[in-house]
Amino acid sequence: MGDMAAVKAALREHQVELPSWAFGNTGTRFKVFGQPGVPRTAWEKAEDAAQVHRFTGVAPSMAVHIPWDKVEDYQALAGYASDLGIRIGTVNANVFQDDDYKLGSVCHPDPRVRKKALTHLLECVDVMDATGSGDLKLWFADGTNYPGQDDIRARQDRLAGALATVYARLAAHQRMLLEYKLFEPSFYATDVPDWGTSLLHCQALGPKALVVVDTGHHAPGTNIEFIVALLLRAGRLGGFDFNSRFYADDDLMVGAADPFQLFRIMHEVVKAGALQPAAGVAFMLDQCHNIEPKIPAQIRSVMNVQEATAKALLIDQDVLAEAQQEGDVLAANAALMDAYNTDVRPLLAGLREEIGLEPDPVGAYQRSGYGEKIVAERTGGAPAGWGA
Ligand code: RM4
Ligand code: MN
Repeated sequence: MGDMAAVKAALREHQVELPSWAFGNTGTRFKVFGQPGVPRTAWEKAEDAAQVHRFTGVAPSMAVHIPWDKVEDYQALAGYASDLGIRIGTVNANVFQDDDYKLGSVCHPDPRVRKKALTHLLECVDVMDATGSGDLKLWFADGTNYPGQDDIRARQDRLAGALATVYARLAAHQRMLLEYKLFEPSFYATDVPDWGTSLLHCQALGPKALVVVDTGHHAPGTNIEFIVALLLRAGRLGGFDFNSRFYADDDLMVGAADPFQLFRIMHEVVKAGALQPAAGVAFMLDQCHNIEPKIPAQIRSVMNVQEATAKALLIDQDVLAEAQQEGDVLAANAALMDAYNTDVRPLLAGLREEIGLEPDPVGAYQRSGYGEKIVAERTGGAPAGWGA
């Protein structure tokens, strides 16, 4: 097992970012089951995110999605978040929910639509300036449904042009994170379907363009930790959108479907020395809690990431390196499995107590009365959701 003081120090520094949209109502294309007490505004989402940080101590930022989190005064929103003990994190652009985007956004054949999408992306950088956010996250629903529908290479050229304009607009401390997704909503050819496409664009842009790995955006069976290792090696891993999938982009709680995969991913991160905030890898959640209560689900998700991280930190790197060097396949694998099979919950509970938190964050939240309070107080108005 690794040095316990070092393990604890690393866990204390590690941070997870929460998605504002996880607190609003979401569902499938069949039905959205609304929950009582969900936030109506970005301000109330920040209040809920602050609860997750209050009980976990490791989730001090909330990503926003524009225009879902549109407000008059973004500086005031950042100030409100700061009063709540958190900050506004990554700004997510949304160029997939307007009628104009039927054939794409920045890859659309019509220059008018491309310009509209580009204007939105640039406005998102204005939002970053106001909130003090460091990262712009771009995910494009762009793609085609049928062979021949549009010119694949021309679409890449349009994409590259838009990205270059946005990149040039970034301040020195701001970064662009380019996310990829295999399919959906486009079913024939997505314009940024994989890490290779994202990486090529990032490399053409410059050092402030980095790849985001959403764990739900791959074909079944894909070795995600291999992608993570390669991106870390290239210095181009900007961050994660963590979630779980059984089938497609299920957006379930991270660590629920495959905690072993999450451990393997975190092992690559730990090995590369990329766990600490200074390493520049953003550990974000991108989830939807369609049937479970949202705030405790976010707390649980943060804990799941912590557990996988703690296990990865517990791997005895000396034993592992020696076994690898000797070609001792079983011993090398055992070094990983010994750590994975360790129950790290007491370690994490102890760590929480050391920083003045309750050892059981979900229980503490449930006893706090916050859930009942928001159900009683948040009456009237429209609950936040994907379209608002
Ligand atoms: C997309 C992608 C983005 C997220 C939206 C809500 O599939 O994962 O990261 O912002 O969903
Ligand atoms: Mn995502």
